[in-house]
Amino acid sequence: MSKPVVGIIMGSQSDLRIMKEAAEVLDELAVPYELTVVSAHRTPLRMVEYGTEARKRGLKVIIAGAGGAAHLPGMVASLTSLPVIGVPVKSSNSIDGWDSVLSILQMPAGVPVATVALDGARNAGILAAQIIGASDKDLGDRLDAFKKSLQTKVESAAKTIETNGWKSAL
Ligand code: RP5
Repeated sequence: MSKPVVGIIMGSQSDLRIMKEAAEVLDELAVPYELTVVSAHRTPLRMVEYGTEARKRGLKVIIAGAGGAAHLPGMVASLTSLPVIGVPVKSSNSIDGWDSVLSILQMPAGVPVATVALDGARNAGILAAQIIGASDKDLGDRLDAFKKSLQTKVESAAKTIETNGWKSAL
């Protein structure tokens, strides 16, 4: 297995049911990643170590997911110059996900977190691949093929509906 270039971290093991989707799409795109739990509140020193060592260890992008009072993505972004993608997770302690969305989205000037949709871990994985793919031709080509496959799926669905009527698509 090649050296990980994407670090996927999450505040709790309970986030894994969502965050695994980032790992799955990185597998599809053949992007090496690592995945672990780092809690801003329960393991603050581990978070500081992860954030400060990430670039030295060869990571290029960090995907950080958390629910509720979701401080992990922003705090990790404060510790590294790597791009950080934040995934708000609708967790058991969440007020409908809004707490997590707003905690991750409303970062102060100078410390950006690229926030994806609530539970949007798959898009976080795709965005991480796109950031790396901007300067990696082979990965960029795989992403072009991936985008093309999305187009083909929609065109094929449109054709089915147009040919057989909308009821056939239900
Ligand atoms: C957050 O609290 C975690 O990211 C998780 O989404 C949420 C609940 O954590 P657990 O109590 O399930 O460990 O920090």
